[in-house]
Amino acid sequence: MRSDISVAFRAVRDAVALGGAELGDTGPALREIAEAEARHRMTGNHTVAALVGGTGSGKSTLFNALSRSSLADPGHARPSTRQASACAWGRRADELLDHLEVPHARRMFQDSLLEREGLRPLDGLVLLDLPDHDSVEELHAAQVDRLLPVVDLLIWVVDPQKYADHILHEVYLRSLTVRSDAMVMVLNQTDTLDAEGREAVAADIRRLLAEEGLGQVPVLLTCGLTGEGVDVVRDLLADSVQQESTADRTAGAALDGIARTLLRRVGPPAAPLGEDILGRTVDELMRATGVEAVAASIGTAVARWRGGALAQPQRPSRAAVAAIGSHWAVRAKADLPASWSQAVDGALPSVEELGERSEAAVTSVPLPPVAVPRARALAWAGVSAGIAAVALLVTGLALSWPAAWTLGTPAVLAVVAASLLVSARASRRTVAQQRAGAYEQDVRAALHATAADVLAEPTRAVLDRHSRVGQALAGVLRPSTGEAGATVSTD
Ligand SMILES: Nc1nc2c(ncn2[C@@H]2O[C@H](COP(=O)(O)OP(=O)(O)OP(=O)(O)O)[C@@H](O)[C@H]2O)c(=O)[nH]1
Ligand SMILES: [Mg+2]
Repeated sequence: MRSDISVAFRAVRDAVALGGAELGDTGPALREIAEAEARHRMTGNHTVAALVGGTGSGKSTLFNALSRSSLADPGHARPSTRQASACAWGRRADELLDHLEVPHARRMFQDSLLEREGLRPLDGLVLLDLPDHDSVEELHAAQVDRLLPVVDLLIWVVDPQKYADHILHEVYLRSLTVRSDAMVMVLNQTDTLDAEGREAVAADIRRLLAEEGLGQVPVLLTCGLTGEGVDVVRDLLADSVQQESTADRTAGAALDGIARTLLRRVGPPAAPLGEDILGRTVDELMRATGVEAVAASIGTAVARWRGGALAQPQRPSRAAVAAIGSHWAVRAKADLPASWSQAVDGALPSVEELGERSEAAVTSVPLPPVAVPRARALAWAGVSAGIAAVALLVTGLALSWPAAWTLGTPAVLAVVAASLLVSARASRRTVAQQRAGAYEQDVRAALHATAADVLAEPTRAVLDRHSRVGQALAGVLRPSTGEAGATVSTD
């Protein structure tokens, strides 16, 4: 079935618009797209079949039989057809027939709705009766040149007398061997042969075709006068209508070429922006703003009895911020081609902005208090001392020390006091660690949010656009000419 080539046209156009300046000068590509589209609009709705061959073989007679008309002019005076005739089924093809220079008086239209049901499969067909090949060469070479890019089926008509001459008509043959699958050989005037003669001539034609490398071309037998065999030709035309048209194939190939050119400016798919890249940048920002030193000072001050001064986060130096920004760019851009890499640079903040935003993120996190609530420290100390005292007493009594009470009491008091001191200190240290850790974590979260906002988001937008452009262009590559995106290299 026919593919919807207009979707592919739209996809390439959209990709060009989305790619913008990063695709470089897209003027030539857009012009090519417009030309290919105009060409396709003209022919794409039609399947074009042409009757070709030497003079007197019966092309005009077969044209009339196939179109059930008397438009073409079969005749005895040779060559009889000086101008092409055309019959369009189901849809008019005026633009195409203008392009092929078929005179208005020699066009006919078969509205299949008026035809019997059996003819509906020819909807979209344009059948041409051309002058014989000598006349074509002399007078209508330009017409043939225009026909070849759009023709879907060449019906090559030969007669039993001159078939060998026709097949061996080198120049014509070569110029028309566009694709052997778009050709059919019709041996006409079979009424002039007996059954044996038909078989012999058909076999000889097959041999000659094979010698020309056209062994795949089917050979049909017809009689234009009686209409014998004409239905088989009609069936073949109906098949041709169902297949991808040459116009679609031509347009598809043009789009394939355009997409390949543009894909070279897109390069291979870029690696997605990983969370690790963001993590490393946040680490660098933490160091540049001195957050680790601030956290360490919080730890020391809280752990000490008498507190201490806290270090303040610093505004990161310009050089440090510039280095962080460029590390980011290098990691994020990886293998992007130059124009896309510049697009990433353009989307990133200035060194000043990155510095200011980082400083703002760090200062948005308040420094924690240094004081440790007394009740909390005492509670810890009390519990520890109680456990120590009870343990000592129980041990003394269990071993039945004689002086368990007299010596035991001061000992218990001493242990209790020591426990109070040790556990109060331990409690302060725990609180200090917690506060320093929480502060560091909060600053990290703030810097992460900032880096995600000013670095990751704009970078991702460019990478996303790059990937969408690449996918759209790879989507129109023709499978026969290579796998989508497989061998694309950068400019
Ligand atoms: N006996 C016989 N004569 C035929 C047959 N088909 C066509 N003719 C006759 O052959 C002559 C040439 O037929 P055309 O249809 O004009 O041949 P053509 O290929 O269009 O010739 P040009 O227009 O000169 O290229 C006419 O007199 C036809 O009546 C056929 O199957 N059998
Ligand atoms: Mg003719």
